[in-house]
Parts: sequence; structure tokens; C-alpha cells
Amino acid sequence: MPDFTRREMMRTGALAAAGLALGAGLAKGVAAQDSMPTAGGGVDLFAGAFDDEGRGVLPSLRYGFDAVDRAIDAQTMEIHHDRHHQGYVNGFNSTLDALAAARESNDFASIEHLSKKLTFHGGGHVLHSLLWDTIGPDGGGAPSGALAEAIARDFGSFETFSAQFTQAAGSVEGSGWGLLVYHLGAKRLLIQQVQNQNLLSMHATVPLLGVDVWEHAYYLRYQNRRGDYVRAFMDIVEWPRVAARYDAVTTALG
Ligand code: MN3
Repeated sequence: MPDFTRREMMRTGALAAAGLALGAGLAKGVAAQDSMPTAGGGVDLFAGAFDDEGRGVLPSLRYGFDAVDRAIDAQTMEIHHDRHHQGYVNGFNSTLDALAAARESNDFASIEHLSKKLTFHGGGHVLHSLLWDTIGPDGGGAPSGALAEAIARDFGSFETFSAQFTQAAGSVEGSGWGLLVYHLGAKRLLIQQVQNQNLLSMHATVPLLGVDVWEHAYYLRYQNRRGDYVRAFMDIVEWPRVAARYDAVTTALG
């Protein structure tokens, strides 16, 4: 669906239309999955990453492992997607099973451990699903449309946004993520640092773009030069896909 058509549909404010449009926009990102609106007509930002029972599914990439080689080498992409992300999917699902068993037996002796595992693996699954969907071979440049206007409003300009985003991601202490998020209460874009994939949340945000700064995301090519990796990452961000998320969230939730 052409971008202008999608934007026109967004302006109608019809959630069903937004859901359909986003589904079309994201369908390529989850090629093996059906990315339709949810039953209630809402927007499914993570179509293909969860099944009908709410269990995690490893989303397929819509490009080859070598498609973003100008920023991330193919071996890193393959290990990251097939092993690391699959591990978070497995951890999320096995934790759901363990929690169900705990309820069944009314034995919550491990609840603290299981609660932490749920957040860690659930966070990892969500952020990696977002990551694969928002990068690609056609990335780079700057956003347009409503997202561009919001970035200008909330950061001054795309250049100052990029400067803050790359600095925030580059300076995460240890393993973590740099995130561009939409805050549902403030109704503004913010940049967050996340430690691991679950800490420092504000609990009222929807992630729109994330750069993984765990060493497994970049070490083969960049070693300790995380800043170089983050700057290269900006050239594989497919902004129309980030903008589709922004449009969907703001249309559906203000
Ligand atoms: Mn990772």
C-alpha cells in the first residue's frame, strides 16, 4: 500500500482502518505470519511475534542475513536472530509454562525467580522483534510525515535527535538498548536507555525504534567501538516502518 494511502487512512481515525494499514505495512517484516488487526479492531504492533495463545514466536526476517552488511555482518545477524532471539522466545514460553504449573499446584516458592525471568525474556522477545522489523537494506535518511514533525517538536531537529539517540545508546552501562519511545501519558517522544532488556522502564511507553548494544549485537566487527556501530546502525533504520508504528500508536491511543 502506498504511503500516501496509508496516511489518508490514518487521518480517518478509524481503528480498523489503522489496523489494516499497519498490518499491510508490517506484513513484509513477518513474512511467515499473518499480520492482521487484532480481534477487537486494534493495532497489532507485534504481529508474527506471538501466537493466538499469547506465546512467543520467532518472527521471520523479510531480508537475508547479509542484507544490512554495511552496518552489521551476516554472521552476527544469523547468530543474533537464530540463537539469541530464539533463546528469549524459548525462555519466555518456558516461563509461561512454569507459571501455569505454579498456579496449578498452588506452589509459588519460585515466583520471584519466575517473575524476573518473565520480564527478562519477554522484554528480549519484544525488543528483538521490534529491531528486525525496523531495520533493512532500504534504511537510512530521515523520517517524513507525522513522525518527522514529532521529532522536530520533541528534540528540536532530526540532527539533535540523532545526536541524543546515538549518545544514549553508546553510553548504556553494560548490556542494554537505546530506545525511541512514545510516552502514552506525556504524549511525547522520549529517548530511553534500557539496561539488559527489562530495566529502567517508565511503564507508559511504546517502543518505536531500538538499537541493541549488547556485545553480541556488534562485537565481531566493531569490538569495543560501540559508537561506530551505533552510527552505522542509523544507516539501516527504515524510517517509514518506524513512522508506521508512530502513526498506529498515536491514532489508536493518542
Ligand atoms: Mn540482542
